[in-house]
Amino acid sequence: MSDQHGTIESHPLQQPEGVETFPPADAFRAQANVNDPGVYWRAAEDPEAYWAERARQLAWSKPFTEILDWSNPPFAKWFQDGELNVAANCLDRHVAAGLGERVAIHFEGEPGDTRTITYAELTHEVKRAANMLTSLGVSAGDRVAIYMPMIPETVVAMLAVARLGAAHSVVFGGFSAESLRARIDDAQAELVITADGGYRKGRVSALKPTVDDALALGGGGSSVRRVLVVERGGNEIAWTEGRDLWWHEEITAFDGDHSPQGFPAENPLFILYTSGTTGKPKGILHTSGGYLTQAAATHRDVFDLKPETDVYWCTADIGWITGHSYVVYGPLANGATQVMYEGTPETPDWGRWWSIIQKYGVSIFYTAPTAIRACMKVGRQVPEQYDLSSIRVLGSVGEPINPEAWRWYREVIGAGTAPIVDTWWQTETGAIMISPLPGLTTLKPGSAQVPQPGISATVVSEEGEPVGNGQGGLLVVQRPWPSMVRTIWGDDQRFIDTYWAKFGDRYFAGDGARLDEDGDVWLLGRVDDVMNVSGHRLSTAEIESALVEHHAVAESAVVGADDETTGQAVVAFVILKSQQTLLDAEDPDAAEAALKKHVAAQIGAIARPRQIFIVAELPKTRSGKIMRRLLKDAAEGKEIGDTTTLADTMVMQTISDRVRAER
Ligand code: 6R9
Repeated sequence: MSDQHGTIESHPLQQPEGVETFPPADAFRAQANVNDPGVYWRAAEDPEAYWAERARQLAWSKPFTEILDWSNPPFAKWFQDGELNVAANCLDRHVAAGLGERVAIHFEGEPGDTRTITYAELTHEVKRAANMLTSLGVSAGDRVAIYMPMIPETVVAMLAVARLGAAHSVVFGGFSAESLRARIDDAQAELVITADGGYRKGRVSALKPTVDDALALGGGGSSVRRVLVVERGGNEIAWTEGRDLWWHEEITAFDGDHSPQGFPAENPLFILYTSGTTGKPKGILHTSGGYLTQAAATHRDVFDLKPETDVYWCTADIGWITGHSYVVYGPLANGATQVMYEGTPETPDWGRWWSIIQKYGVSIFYTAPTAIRACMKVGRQVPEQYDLSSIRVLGSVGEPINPEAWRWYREVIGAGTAPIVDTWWQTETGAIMISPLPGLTTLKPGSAQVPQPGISATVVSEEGEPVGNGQGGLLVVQRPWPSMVRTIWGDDQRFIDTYWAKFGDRYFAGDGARLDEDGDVWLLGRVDDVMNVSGHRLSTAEIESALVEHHAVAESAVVGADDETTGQAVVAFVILKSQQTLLDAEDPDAAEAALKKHVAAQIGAIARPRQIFIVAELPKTRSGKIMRRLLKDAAEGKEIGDTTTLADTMVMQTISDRVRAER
């Protein structure tokens, strides 16, 4: 049997047959921002010149003369002798161009309250907040932790921190006190900006008490001196005199006069923590000029953004990289008008998202496959009640989108015509790396397809040799890119070990991928999600996709569980659609048998799951990623690992009880 770790050999079963393709419509191509295929080879010929040109679309207080310094790999410096103010690029620049009256944010609170904020108003608020933060001692080089709901003040806080040349560390509002404290300690943040609470699933979910708990851990004694609290939930909270301050009380003392200072392109912009395969979270460090260049350029190109007319909506929470790059920095740098929604898609009912699209005339919609599958499960009759005709581009991010969800998304949400951009990237890459361009690419459902202009990514073998078309292996990025992670905060060695030790000066993304006959990239999931069954390499994503192709299946998660005879065995966890009648959830044996047969028929006997468990829910992180690691523990009858990052920690208990009963 071949080795267990990190390789994917090409496998005939992984070659989808008869892939349906969707060329761009002539009318779409004609109006697209990018419709000259020459862009790819021009950028490939001189990537640095390409990125310099994109960087010059930003406003620099001191223009750069040097593009890339790669003299000390893997520590890249982009545009390093240039200076800019990231917040001024997102705000003042547009106001100065006469666009102050354009709406920046259509805010929709979960209870139904709304706010319309123009670029002039947002700029004014950020200037006041910058003055307030200065009075609280924040200056260039400091770190500020932000633990907030999805409300406009979160954007204001991030931009005010950036305006001062300090770095923010946004911690997702669903994280526990322990997680928050670990992140505060690691970054040595001196200020925390939070809210009393925010709205989630029809009620107030408290935030400030978690900050209190975090700061009290270990007997107190953290780096934090002040806690600034935005009033949102109106919930009762405890108050520590001398430490806690109300945002709305403090801000009244400050006006909207604030001249943005330019900071070096490599000035830290933010730290965002992401979980590694083991141990403590990694503080991914992003800096200013290169990050903003690629966030803005990809936002414009990939979504075909027309800032004058489009209404853009990305459903990601600001606590994740997608929220940083495609709610805050990319859209605002481009002067886009966007929707920001506080709550969950099912509140008060599953029509909420579609009603928001109808209300604001959303034309570009960016969400995750897990959300699309949840909507599929509820049924198309819900979105069909709304006018979604404003939609012209759809985006997907976070995991491979299975072809069935892709087709549903295009048909039901995109009127059968909207291009879908399946965007592959990571917290570490900072911005989109692989994605179709909607005016150029003939779409293939399930594939992220093409590296962006100026990005050189490919698939290599375990030994680092390019595998060539029709073969599988490991995804690498071959040249530095502007929005790349600069280091792991405080741990250069871990940065080197995690991403660079394997292939020298090429970045190892941790994802398996395959190049099809046309050279398009198909992501196969994290390499630790790759199974080895009797020496055959199988991708979890591929079997999951096959299961979801079954008309009765809403969602599935597949793991490779250790098996005495086959090395690993396929174990699947499946949620059935609520309205399906073809499989009887009350008769799990029959349902399991039917689904096993289905997988064997779809992919081949080698992929037939050893076991299938019909479950009501899957363990997901708060960003919607299925935690297969925990399912693997359950399938192997092991003690369940750390569940603290789960949205609902009870889910795993239920599942492991189920599995135990069957063992
Ligand atoms: C942006 C974001 C990164 C990991 C990445 C990969 C998976 C993201 C994907 C995708 C297939 C896509 N991933 N987008 N896999 N197709 N379009 O999600 O960042 O939270 O850091 O996750 O997500 O496995 O390595 P992050």
